[in-house]
Amino acid sequence: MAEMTAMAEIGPLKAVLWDVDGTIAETERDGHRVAFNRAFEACGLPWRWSEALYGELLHTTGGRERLLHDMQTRPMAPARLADREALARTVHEKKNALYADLVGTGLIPLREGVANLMVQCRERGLRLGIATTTSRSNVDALLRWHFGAAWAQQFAVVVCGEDVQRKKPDPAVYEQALRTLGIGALEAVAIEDSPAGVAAARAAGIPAVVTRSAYFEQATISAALAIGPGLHTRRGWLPTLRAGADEREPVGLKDIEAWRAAADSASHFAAE
Ligand code: XBP
Ligand code: MG
Repeated sequence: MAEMTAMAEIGPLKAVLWDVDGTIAETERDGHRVAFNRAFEACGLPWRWSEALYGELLHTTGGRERLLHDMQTRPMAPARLADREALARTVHEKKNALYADLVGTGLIPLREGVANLMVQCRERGLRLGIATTTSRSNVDALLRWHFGAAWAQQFAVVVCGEDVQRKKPDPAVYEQALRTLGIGALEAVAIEDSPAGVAAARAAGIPAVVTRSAYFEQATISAALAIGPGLHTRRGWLPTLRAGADEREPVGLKDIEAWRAAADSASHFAAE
């Protein structure tokens, strides 16, 4: 419980950096997992990933890396590493194409409260960014469906898996986003759903607001600015949300600012 982290002087919030998978939408269970299974079938492989197994495999970030990890214990996987890598590349490419088809049907909605917070940020002149370790094509497919072909214009920076050498929990995507925006870590907030994502943000020095996704409802997550079940509800958050707000109001910019201010005045921020 209650992990404390020192937080130095905090100025006005300038940017909100969004993780994609699990945070903007529940893309892992209903998107990537399903697309992987379709890709296995299309490639003539008998492998299938159940919801439960995929939850375990999520400990490895990066879809291609995840597949390579799983192949280590698959009897039918090629014995030579180079052959496994080639197969992983082929299947992963196919998976991404099938994922784009899947999200292109509109079956994966934005998580509730996401669009609201993005609108609030833009209205207040805050910049929005994407900091994800998924492939750029996947981000494009998802956000194109929800925000239209010009979606990227709404984001001041978009850092994806291909842009960095190391994926989350490495801080590389967040560090690159900060460099591009020309701001300090404490001028940003990250919105994340998973332990690896929070670790990446924190390693870059960025306070993280955690909206737990389906696979990480029970996960131990420490050193976050706030942790809760999602922006859609004001219940179940730590630290608890300000009193007096309409219970039906989603968690928004005012709440994030209140968490930052409280963390600042108390010189710490608490998680679980
Ligand atoms: C996302 C990932 C990705 C996706 C699949 O992590 O780990 O690997 O599962 O996308 P985060 P790719 O939400 O922390 O960014 O197949 O393109 O890797
Ligand atoms: Mg995520």
